[in-house]
Amino acid sequence: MSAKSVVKKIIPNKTGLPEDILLGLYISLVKTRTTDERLRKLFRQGRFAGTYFSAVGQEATTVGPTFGLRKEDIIAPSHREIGAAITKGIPLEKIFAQVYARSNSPDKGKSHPCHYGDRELGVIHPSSTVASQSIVGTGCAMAFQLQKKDNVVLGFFGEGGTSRGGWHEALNFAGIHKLPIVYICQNNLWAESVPSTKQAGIENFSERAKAYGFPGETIDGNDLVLVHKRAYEAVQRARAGDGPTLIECRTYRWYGHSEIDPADYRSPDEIEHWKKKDPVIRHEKILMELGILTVEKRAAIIEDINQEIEEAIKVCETMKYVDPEEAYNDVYSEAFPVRREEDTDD
Ligand SMILES: Cc1ncc(C[n+]2csc(CCOP(=O)(O)OP(=O)(O)O)c2C)c(N)n1
Repeated sequence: MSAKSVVKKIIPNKTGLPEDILLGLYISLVKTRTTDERLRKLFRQGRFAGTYFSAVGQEATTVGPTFGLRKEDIIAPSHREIGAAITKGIPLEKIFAQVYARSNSPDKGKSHPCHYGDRELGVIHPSSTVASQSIVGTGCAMAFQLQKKDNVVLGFFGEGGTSRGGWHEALNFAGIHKLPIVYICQNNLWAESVPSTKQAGIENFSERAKAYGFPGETIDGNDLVLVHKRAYEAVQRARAGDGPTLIECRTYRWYGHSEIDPADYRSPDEIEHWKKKDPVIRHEKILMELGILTVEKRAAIIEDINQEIEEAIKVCETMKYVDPEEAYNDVYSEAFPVRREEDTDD
């Protein structure tokens, strides 16, 4: 089931959003959660290599801003943005191909399992250097401005990323030139094992926007309706030429930094506190109260998603790995001179 197949009914309700948007947001949210939980299990079963960065618990911060963007808009993601990739429309088969690093993966197995990207859909493949995509995304926003296009860029990063020098340079540049970009900070309170209180001397990371001359605000990142509405308003401002916005979404990752991190630097009470704010349960409650979702409809949505996941796994697990020489393709402007054994003198 997709957002498009949903009946369009505009009935005023307490959220201020029409039913088709509320349900569409839910489908993207639950698709992200279900896929993420499945990928965690697959990693623990040894079905793919490397590691896996779960975003369970903080899905509203990526689904909310991305939902409703144009195809031409660009996403500059980091390593925990599976929700943005899914909501921008990257098919699960491509997501799984990235994770499995097989020959059908968009980057031909070159990057990290969680560096989802898709050129056609305007999702930049992130690099491993934290916050580097904030710089590239800001450059894309400059390109849109130079081309006089009213497309926008959504730049995602964690609160830890805001400590990087390049991140500050990018936001400064965006503020000076009023670039069409919305920066989404996912403050999940931890950058690996470093607490957010050791990242900045200010409490709200959104205050950093003040130094660059554009608005910043801190919101509840587990309230999907709120995140979508605030990001949508910021996107509209950016499209209209009114410049950037920084939105800090307070949220929490339920699991370790990656699946190889036991995350024993966090207290069980802290984890329990945040699990009670689960964005999926909260959004489901709203939909059930409004009569948009029923237990049966929920089961049907999850069944559809699970089927898509199974198909993606089947395709990717039977796909070959790429040839080693592929590592040189799409990296240099001209073909890299591969030295073969028969070329050697000795
Ligand atoms: C420049 C740089 N330093 C360190 C790392 C290792 N590293 C990868 S993710 C990460 C934590 C980033 O924290 P944050 O930006 O808050 O994002 P989160 O992981 O919490 O989503 C670190 C330190 C890196 N990839 N790049």
